[in-house]
Amino acid sequence: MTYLAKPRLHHPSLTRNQVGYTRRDYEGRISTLCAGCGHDSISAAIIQACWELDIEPHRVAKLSGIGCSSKTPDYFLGAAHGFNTVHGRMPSVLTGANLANRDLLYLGVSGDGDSASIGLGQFANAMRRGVRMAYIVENNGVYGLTKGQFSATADRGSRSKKGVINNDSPVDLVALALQLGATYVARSFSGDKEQLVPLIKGALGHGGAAFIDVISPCVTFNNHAGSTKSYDYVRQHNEAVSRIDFLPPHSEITARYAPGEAIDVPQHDGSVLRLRKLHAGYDPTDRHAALSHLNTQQARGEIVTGLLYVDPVATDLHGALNTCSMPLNQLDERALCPGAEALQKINAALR
Ligand SMILES: Cc1ncc(C[n+]2csc(CCOP(=O)(O)OP(=O)(O)O)c2C)c(N)n1
Ligand code: SF4
Ligand SMILES: [Mg+2]
Repeated sequence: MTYLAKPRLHHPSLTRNQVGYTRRDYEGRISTLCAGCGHDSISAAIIQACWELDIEPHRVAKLSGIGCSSKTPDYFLGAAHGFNTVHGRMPSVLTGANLANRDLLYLGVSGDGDSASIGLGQFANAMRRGVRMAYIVENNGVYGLTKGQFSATADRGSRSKKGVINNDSPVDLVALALQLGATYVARSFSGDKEQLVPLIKGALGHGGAAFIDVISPCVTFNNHAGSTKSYDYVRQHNEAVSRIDFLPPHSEITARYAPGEAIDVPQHDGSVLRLRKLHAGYDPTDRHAALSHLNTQQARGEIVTGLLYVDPVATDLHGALNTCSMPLNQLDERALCPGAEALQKINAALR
């Protein structure tokens, strides 16, 4: 018999955030993933980011597809809204929910199979439309849930656990997100919580499509020598271009860095991302430079991590469509059904 529920009792000494919640209030059910799976570390980073941001859990809508990665929303933010979609279809369901209610914070969680194989078209269109969301891919290079077949992000020449060599070219979701117009693009590693937590915070506060590709080793099927998504390989080839400090809205800006070492990027929600540059000359507000740096380092076998690109004045799909500012479920009957005259006007405008 398995026990998935956690005891509801919270120790009275647990620290509460500004909205009165303990970190435990951001947890979900007990994970059923393999011990050591990178995905569980990403869930822990999401919990930490939301708790530190003082987000009320019910203000979040978490959506996913199918896969071990897509199971993880069950393991965090138990009090949030949730929708587990069909395989690869999370982006369109998220887009619809977002258009109906723009007041929630949208968190899309997916896998490399879910987003780069079956769901590639969905991923691409959500990025190019600028749907406001934090879209996280838990990237292990395999279909973990269905026993470890190569996914579309597996590097050419990498080896499966049984020794089979992957001959196909990889889909690089970060490069695609950059090309397709995402306005916040990052790559990180499930084993680097210090880098990942502020990246998630920045994505949740961003005003448009925010994408984070997190290399997340599958300890059961893809953590051996010959894999380019193993803990050892990522630790040895990780090249961080930036570290970000996340400053919540209205916080006092205290630390100072010499010009050229750091830049402050104000975000949509009033927060500030302080980017500490680790790579001389790297400009994270230049989309073309980001893509070029990514390609150069990739050719050298390096995995570039950190915030690769951000557009500080990003807008989203609501801005492009000029939608109404109120969630649809708050509109009254008169607003929802304005009558025959309004319909005639719309029809006339389309002739
Ligand atoms: C339409 C459809 N096709 C295939 C499957 C089988 N299937 C389930 S999960 C999965 C791949 C999941 O891989 P990924 O998104 O990388 O998640 P991971 O398990 O690696 O975290 C596949 C092919 C399915 N559930 N539905
Ligand atoms: S099979 Fe792989 S991806 Fe799935 S839970 Fe186990 S380690 Fe994680
Ligand atoms: Mg996978």
